[in-house]
Amino acid sequence: MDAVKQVRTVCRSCHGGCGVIATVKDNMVVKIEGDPESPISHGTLCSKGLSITQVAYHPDRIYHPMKKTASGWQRITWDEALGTIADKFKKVIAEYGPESIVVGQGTGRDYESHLYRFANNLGTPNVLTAGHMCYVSRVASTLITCGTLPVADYDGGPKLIVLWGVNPQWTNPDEYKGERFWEAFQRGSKLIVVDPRRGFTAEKADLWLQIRPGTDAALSLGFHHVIIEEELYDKEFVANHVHGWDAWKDRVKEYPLEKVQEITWIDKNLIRKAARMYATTKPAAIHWGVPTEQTNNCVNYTRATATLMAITGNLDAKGGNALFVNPPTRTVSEFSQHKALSPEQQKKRLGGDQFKLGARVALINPKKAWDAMLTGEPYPLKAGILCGTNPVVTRANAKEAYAALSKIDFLAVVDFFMTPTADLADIFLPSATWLEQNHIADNWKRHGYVLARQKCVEIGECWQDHKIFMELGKRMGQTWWDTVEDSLNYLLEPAGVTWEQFKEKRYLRGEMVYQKYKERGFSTPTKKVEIYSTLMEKWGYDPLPKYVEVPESPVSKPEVAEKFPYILDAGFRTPTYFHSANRQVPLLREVRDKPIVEIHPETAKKHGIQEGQWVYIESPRGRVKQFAKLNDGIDPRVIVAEHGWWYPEMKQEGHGWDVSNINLLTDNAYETLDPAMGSTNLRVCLCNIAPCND
Ligand SMILES: Nc1nc2c(c(=O)[nH]1)N[C@H]1C(S)=C(S)[C@@H](COP(=O)(O)OP(=O)(O)OC[C@H]3O[C@@H](n4cnc5c(=O)[nH]c(N)nc54)[C@H](O)[C@@H]3O)O[C@H]1N2
Ligand SMILES: Nc1nc2c(c(=O)[nH]1)N[C@H]1C(S)=C(S)[C@@H](COP(=O)(O)OP(=O)(O)OC[C@H]3O[C@@H](n4cnc5c(=O)[nH]c(N)nc54)[C@H](O)[C@@H]3O)O[C@H]1N2
Ligand code: SF4
Ligand SMILES: [Mo]
Repeated sequence: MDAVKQVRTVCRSCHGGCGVIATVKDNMVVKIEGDPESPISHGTLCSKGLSITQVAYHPDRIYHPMKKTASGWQRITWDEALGTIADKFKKVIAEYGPESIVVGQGTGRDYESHLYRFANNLGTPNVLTAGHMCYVSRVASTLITCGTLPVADYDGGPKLIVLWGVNPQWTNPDEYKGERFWEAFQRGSKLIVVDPRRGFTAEKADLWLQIRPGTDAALSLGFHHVIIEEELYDKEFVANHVHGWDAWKDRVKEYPLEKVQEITWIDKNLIRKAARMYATTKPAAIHWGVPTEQTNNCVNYTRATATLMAITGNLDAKGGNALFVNPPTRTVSEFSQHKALSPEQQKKRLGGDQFKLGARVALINPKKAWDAMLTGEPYPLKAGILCGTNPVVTRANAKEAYAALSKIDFLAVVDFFMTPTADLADIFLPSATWLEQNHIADNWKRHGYVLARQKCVEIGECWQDHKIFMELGKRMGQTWWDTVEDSLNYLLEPAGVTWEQFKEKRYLRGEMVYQKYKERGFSTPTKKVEIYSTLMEKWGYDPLPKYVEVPESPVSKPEVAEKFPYILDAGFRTPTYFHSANRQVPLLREVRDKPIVEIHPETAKKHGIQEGQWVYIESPRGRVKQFAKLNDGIDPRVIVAEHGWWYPEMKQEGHGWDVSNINLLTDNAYETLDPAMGSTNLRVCLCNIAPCND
């Protein structure tokens, strides 16, 4: 009889977290089901989680290390692969210093603990992630405002939910699963949706605020304007727990609703109605999404909106925006040994003296890395390892990213598949999927849980990323544990459980206490909510939030708008893809086989564009093509396009990275970035469209 077993584990085909029961037969996963006992997902799974076996056993997946040779890719052993990388890194360190090595990852994938520990012990401050414009930028902005990240407390029973630039049922981002939003909404909460596009949630909303893309900071200021003018704020809270209130009141006066209407395109009466509804319905939870961070106003928006939560009494309130208490395991930050990086090396962080908030959370902006590769300024980046990221497709100004990564002397890439970025590598390391790893899942999140992801199978010679950084670290002379499981024991130690015990328990939850500030204030320098940020002031930035016009818009660049009259909203997500991933997965590609650009019917008519035809989208930086879909749920002045497109089926080098990749159009110029965080304005720029008859 064949051996059949069921393993309870945790998905990570997106930011992860859903509970899975995997059926394993003869060391193969043959079935994936939702785990009804999961506190995160309650038995639900999405298409990406359900199709993981089509990733894990895909014929194009790479199951062993490889090196690039004059005659193409050649299979090698782990010993040779790690030895080659270590030799190269040692040479770079001897000649240029460890700062000339870049260590990179993409979005949050549960291995940042091991990646950062590797980089810190290597001595390089140049860790390149997506954090400058996604999630970490939110964490950093709230860290200096209210001490930590507020998270919508869906289980606490909000009476009003504000979905602010987020589409949780399709994206299930970070701490959230769309299922939790839906449950709370079904229990009868009111709903405000701030979104340029009429999607599923906008249709259900009590109020839909159809915002001009990129102007959320101005809307947040407009909400403050109403709440202050009508004295709808919690006076006791403001008197005791807000730093800089008078200065803030003065700043908000600069944003009367007429002005906010002009900036955001939202009717001022609607803004007033929404602000009143938010301030008077208790508890109310704001769930914000990544479009509010991918702008030059990332820090302005996030700080202003966290303060909205605070002054309405919703911060750290049940059913509002909670500051969740994580279980007492070691944090990613503790594990990462940031202190191992000497102050001298920290000072060398690329852009560290320019983006001081970014540096505070150990991040660099990608353009800084591309510049160092292309120009050698302020010093050259000579070698790198990129794990779980495809910057040629996912970073702004893709042409520059491609040129930079083509120029770097030595590149190792860790992935499941050959991607347009991996095409540029010298060494390819085969990573293990979540079916093939042991880890403390969700330990970077702030929702109060950690979850046991346990290995179901081993496939080929693939290693989980944690092990790759451990073994490469040992080759570089670093001290690590013998096994991944030993490192997990270390992470779990303060919680008093071992990895083996944790697997049995399946998850740990922190003990939640609301309104902790009543006892100990907020974890900021003044112990108050710092709408006036003492740290921003110290670093030389404006200590108060404001709105700065979108760097490339009809308002800021009227001369560019003459040729490129539309506002491109670049980065629309669809349920089956995760950024640049999954285009090769049959079940998922079948759902959406081509990249889609949404155009208002009136706009399409003006250009003679029919539903279903290829369309050129062009910006001052380049031209790509996507497939037209007409949508009257967007403003006729706005074009909505998908990101992440390349074509795994095109087998030549590059895999069609420049055909439909919207990041050929986006900009990364320094003047378009958030001045404190270095967030890239990835979402919004100017474009034109034309029918494509090729
Ligand atoms: N224009 C535009 N661009 C965007 C966005 C946008 O909205 N608009 N969104 C941005 C955002 S928010 C983010 S976070 C970034 C994401 O940017 P990235 O993280 O770079 O993008 P992905 O395509 O998710 O990841 C790339 C690779 O990771 C591999 N991979 C998946 N899981 C693992 C794993 O466990 N280990 C390893 N080693 N590899 C793995 C996949 O096969 C894939 O090839 O993209 C950004 N790009
Ligand atoms: N299926 C899938 N899931 C994903 C991802 C994926 O690629 N695919 N990516 C993951 C990652 S790394 C992230 S960061 C999250 C992001 O997840 P979300 O934060 O949900 O981001 P989006 O889906 O890009 O955008 C959310 C909503 O904001 C609207 N929007 C666009 N521009 C603006 C704007 O300027 N202002 C406002 N207010 N709204 C705007 C969009 O129309 C959309 O309805 O998703 C994660 N989950
Ligand atoms: S939402 Fe994310 S964690 Fe849940 S099943 Fe889908 S991909 Fe997996
Ligand atoms: Mo992201």
